[in-house]
Amino acid sequence: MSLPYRAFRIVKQFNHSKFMVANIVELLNKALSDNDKALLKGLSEPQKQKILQWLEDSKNAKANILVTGATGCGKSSTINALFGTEEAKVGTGTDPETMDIQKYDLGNLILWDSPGLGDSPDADKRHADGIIKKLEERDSNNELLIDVVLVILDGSVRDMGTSYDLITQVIAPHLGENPEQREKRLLIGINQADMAMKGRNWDSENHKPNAELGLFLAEKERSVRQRIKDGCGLSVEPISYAAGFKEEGKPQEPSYNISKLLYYIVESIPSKKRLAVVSNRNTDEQRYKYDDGEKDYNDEVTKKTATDVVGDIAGGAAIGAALGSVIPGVGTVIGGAIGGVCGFLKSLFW
Ligand SMILES: Nc1nc2c(ncn2[C@@H]2O[C@H](COP(=O)(O)OP(=O)(O)OP(=O)(O)O)[C@@H](O)[C@H]2O)c(=O)[nH]1
Ligand SMILES: [Mg+2]
Repeated sequence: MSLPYRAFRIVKQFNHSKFMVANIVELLNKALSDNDKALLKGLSEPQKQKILQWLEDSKNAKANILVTGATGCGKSSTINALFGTEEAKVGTGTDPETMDIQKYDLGNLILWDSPGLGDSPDADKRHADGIIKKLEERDSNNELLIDVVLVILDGSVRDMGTSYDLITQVIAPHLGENPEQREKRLLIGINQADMAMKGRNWDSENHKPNAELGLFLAEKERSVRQRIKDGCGLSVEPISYAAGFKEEGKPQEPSYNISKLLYYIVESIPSKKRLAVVSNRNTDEQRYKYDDGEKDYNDEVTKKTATDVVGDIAGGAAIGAALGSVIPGVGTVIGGAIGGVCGFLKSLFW
């Protein structure tokens, strides 16, 4: 088990934040080699300040993700696979446009689950208005509230016409002004990969597609990418995955490529909000175990969340590795945990 994940597991056990801070300091003191400590001690004053500022920002940051897609595509299943939210639903908005949008409040991560198009003309209009309103909403810093909108397509369905309409006509025109931010804010998931060929070619022993289904999914991703490019000019990388079928009263089937989906989410959102997302990831290992293996996504997520970020701030990969390895993701107690890391660093720095 890698060090960050070990730290994550250990810290997760502490729930009382005061108790926790003291324990994190102790944990980090043990986890870090003398070499790494010396490296961190030797940073310049501005570098030290920048790292602490980033941690402070991360402690206070709230990430917001909007999830949308046609009825039954798997929005709830996906949210649950990513973040284990089965019991976290906290209700809906009160005005007509947002009353169908369900909110999950995980503290530093807020998920919005909105129906897409394809119900009835009246409902479609209401849902489109609700999505547009959310996409344009601003937070108290006057920044766009929604960091990423994840549009889920049902990979088992051939006709995706209404989903393309949702993407190109409802979402794309309301992603904001900044061209780079527009592309980063849009993420496309193609769910139910296991059913893409009507259930054929799914390797249910290893929880992944066999070669033939793999090619089929790659072609599907390619054609979705092309249609979105043609429809609204945005270049996006659709990700096929399976949240996992769930039968009433039984555990959800293992997921496929949820690790990859999280990786893309993390990559898309501002660096100070990444810890907020990752710290809420599902602790059920069945969710993050099976993927296409093109990258070690779980490891890459840690890098994107801490190692690379710190490396950029402090101007060196070695420093990123030293510090990144001690920044844990810790669920709803993240504020306390980051407080612990800050405390540790202050004692080391000065
Ligand atoms: N085979 C398979 N079934 C899935 C997968 N993901 C979700 N499902 C099933 O698809 C059905 C709909 O999933 P939900 O997560 O409820 O879909 P939703 O988009 O939230 O649906 P609404 O909220 O009604 O719009 C459920 O029976 C899920 O178990 C998957 O990856 N594979
Ligand atoms: Mg749902």
